[in-house]
Amino acid sequence: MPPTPIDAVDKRQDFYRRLGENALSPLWLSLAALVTPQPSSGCRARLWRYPELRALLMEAGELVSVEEAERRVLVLENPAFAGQSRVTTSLYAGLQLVMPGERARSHRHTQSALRFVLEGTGAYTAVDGERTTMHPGDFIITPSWQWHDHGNDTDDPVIWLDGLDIPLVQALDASFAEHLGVVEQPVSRPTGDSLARYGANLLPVDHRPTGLASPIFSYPYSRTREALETLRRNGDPDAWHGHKMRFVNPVTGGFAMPTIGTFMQLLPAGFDGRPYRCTDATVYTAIEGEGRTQVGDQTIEWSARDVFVVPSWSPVRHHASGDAVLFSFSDRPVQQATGLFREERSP
Ligand code: 1HN
Repeated sequence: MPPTPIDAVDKRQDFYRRLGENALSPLWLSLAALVTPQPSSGCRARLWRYPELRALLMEAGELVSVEEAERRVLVLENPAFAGQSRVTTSLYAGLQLVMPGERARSHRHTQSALRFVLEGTGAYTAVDGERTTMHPGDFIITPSWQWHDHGNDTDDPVIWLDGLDIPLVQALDASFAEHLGVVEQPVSRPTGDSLARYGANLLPVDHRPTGLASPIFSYPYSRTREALETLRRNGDPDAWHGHKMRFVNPVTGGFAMPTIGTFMQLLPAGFDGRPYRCTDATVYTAIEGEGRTQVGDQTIEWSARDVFVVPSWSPVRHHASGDAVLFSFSDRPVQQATGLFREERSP
């Protein structure tokens, strides 16, 4: 008996199966999905309203102790990446609650973190031996591998937005983490020291950069807001961004951290921005005011402390009813350092 003839399709199927057994795959089946003409992660635009977030976070406060949780955080997950703790393909976002009297114990990890304070005055975060007092609108950094712990000695809950480069570090498989072994790290410098030393348009006379992150841990909202107000008084807003500024490492002029870029923009009352798009998917939160942002064909109506995410390369138009201030963060430093960043302003 002659062997059964195998037609070309069967031959291919058999070939692909044998490729798989040898840890190989044919590029011609995946090329179009790998190298797309435009960004195509599926990352979606999404709004989280603060009143709902806050209510759920308070429930977490009753159900889970900070000791058990290590950090009591509700992770903002992009609907396209359910279960993956990603708000965009490269970034993580969460809302953290520290109740009166609580301490979140000291640890460090290679992931870089930012805090953007949404509610509560007077709690602190300690970074590298210095405690920083938190106020709404303050932008605070925890650079890679720096010890950090949080505490709230006030009578009110404190809530902030966390942004970390977790998916980026995951992609590079470079995660390390450890506990200090005591709840609070020793304080070695008085509160306000780093801001005076590095954040007053001065640097110590012989200062040499020691790391890639800004030596300023806290960028207080009072100063940011005052600068934006002066800019508004002094001239017209940019037609796409309003009065938009970038947080800066005063030593290098670069971003405050090597992997996460952060921004603050004032949209004057009645601002009606033109369409803009860029390759860095961006997380926004309003610290003041309300408005709406068109993301592609979606309209996101936001109020103070709501959080929303804009995917890579989606056209964005901001509108503000009253004066509004938006904080935002993205992976722009990484894209710029690697030559990948693109942006486009439409008329
Ligand atoms: C972390 O260390 C903090 O220190 C917050 O407050 C959120 C999410 C994932 C991994 C580490 C914090 C985090 C985190």
